[in-house]
This record gives sequence, C-alpha cells and structure tokens, in this order.
Amino acid sequence: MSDTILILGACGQIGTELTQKLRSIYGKDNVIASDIREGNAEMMSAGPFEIIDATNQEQILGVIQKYKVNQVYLMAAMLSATAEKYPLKGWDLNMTSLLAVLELAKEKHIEKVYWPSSMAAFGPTSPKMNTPQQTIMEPSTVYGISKVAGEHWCNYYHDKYGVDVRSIRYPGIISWKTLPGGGTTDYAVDIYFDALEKGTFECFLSENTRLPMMYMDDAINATIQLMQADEESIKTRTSYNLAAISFTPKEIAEEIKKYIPNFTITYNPDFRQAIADSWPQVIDDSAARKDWGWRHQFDLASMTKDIITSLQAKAEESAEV
Ligand code: AKB
Repeated sequence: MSDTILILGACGQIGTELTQKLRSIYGKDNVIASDIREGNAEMMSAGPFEIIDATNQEQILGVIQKYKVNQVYLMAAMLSATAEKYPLKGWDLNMTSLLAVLELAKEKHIEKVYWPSSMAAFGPTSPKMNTPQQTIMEPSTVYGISKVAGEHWCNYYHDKYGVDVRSIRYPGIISWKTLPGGGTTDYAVDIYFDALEKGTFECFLSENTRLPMMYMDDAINATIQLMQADEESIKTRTSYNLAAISFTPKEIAEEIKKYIPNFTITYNPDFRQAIADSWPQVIDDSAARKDWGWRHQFDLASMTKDIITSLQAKAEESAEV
C-alpha cells in the first residue's frame, strides 16, 4: 500500500517545510496539510488542505477516513516561551493532541505516527555537556513537562498496544522560510532578519548562552529518515536525542559580521534566559547516529551562508516585482 500522510500543524515553522519536502517525495495529493486556520496562498494552492483542531480526535478521524491516511505527523504544539505564559493551554494542546493521535493509532486507523519532542525535556539537573540519551530529566518549564510526559506516553502506547510511534528531541531549529513563534531559541532566526533589515539586533538571551541548534534542512531530513527507517532499527520509543551545532549569541553574531561587517548586537535578557539556562548546551546524539544512521550536514558557517544568501535573493526578487 502506498503511503498517505496527514500533517497536523502544517502551517508552523517546521510543518511548512516538512509538508513541502514530503510532497516532493510522496506526491502532492498523498500529503494532506492541516492546521487550525488557513495557511498562506502557497500552502493553500500546493495540495490538499483541511482545517483541523489537533485536539479534536473526531475531526482528525474524519480526515483520516476521507483520504485513507496511514501516517500522521503531529506538528501542532505550543512552544516553551508561550507555554510559560499560558501553562494550562500549553499542556492541553500538547497533551490532548498527542493522546488523540495515539488513540487513533491504537484503534488501527493509522499505521505510523511522528511526534516531536524537544531538548526542553531536559532540565536544570540534567548534565549540560554531552547530555546523554538516558539521564535525569526534571524539566522546569510547562513545555518541557509536556514533552517528558509525551515521550512516556509514546513509549507506553508502543509497548502496550504495538503503536509504531517515532520521535526526535529537536534542538532549536533555524529557518528562514517560515518564522518560529513562541520559542526560546527563536532569537537565532530573528537575528538574521534584523541583521539584514536593520543592521542591529537586541538579543533576549545573554551573549554566552550556549544552546544546541540545527538548520531546518537537517531537521527535515532527520524526521523523514526516522520515519522511513526499518521498524527493527528503532530501539528508542520515548524520543531520540538529535544534535548538529551548539553556539552562543555572540558566536552567531560574529558569523553574521563576516557578511554584514557593520552589524551590531546588544543584550537584554528577559524571562527566556531562565528557560535557556535550564537546557543542555551540547547534546550526545550517538544513539540516533548508530540506530538509524543520522548525520547532519550544516555547521554554523554553512548555515549562515545559506540563510543570508537566500534572504538576500528573496529581497532582490521582491524589489524587482
Ligand atoms: C523552543 O525554543 O521552545 C523550541 C524548542 C527548543 O523545542 N525551539
């Protein structure tokens, strides 16, 4: 049977690029994009789109049956900074949507589930350097609590009901096509836009705050690689550590200055500093590398070159129109 995929939260930062990539692999009519509201013109015209509230199990089931979906990627979530402002809403969205999809898999409406966890599942008592796959996990944020709980639900549904659910603990994901919203690592996206538009950036984290990060292209490749891996190679059913690069605001600013020499950065840490301070600095992802062959491609230099040249090309195109 060929695969038909439903993406919940397709208009978000990762969902947008994941939808495009999956459509290029599986064909546009075999990838159903969905979100709680309509997406941009490109999203709405590029293939099937459905309005779905990811916490509504019946709505999800209706679309699964309509298109004979056999795989669901659940990308709808409230990220760390926003969930600190709306703790119960964050918990409800992140947990209810996961349990709805796991139940549908348990009832055999779908065969495979992807659900993203995050490095936020770690907390202040986890080792900060080379954070292992299995270690102390006592998160201090609502988002992190929802990720640890979600990981254990995934493992439970796999062990108890045989649900084929796969997951990655994403580091901060950096992209330029769709902006993130409500995360603590968002500064590493905003900095490129402000550098090009204003030549200056005020950072909400302090200059030496080191965090694990990854370019979007690597994150998308990892996600699809994990979903395509043989079932026997998946040894972890909570969630896999995933890593590529770790850098500080000062280091990314230095890299940007190679393209925009007059770029300046100032630091004005806010409540997100405490969130960042509770997270790992460098993650050990050797289990993902060993079990299903994960390799990253982009480092800080190649990512910065790609983002700056892409954003400059985009600006030139819109100036010509
Ligand atoms: C966030 O900052 O909340 C996210 C994450 C690390 O999961 N980017």
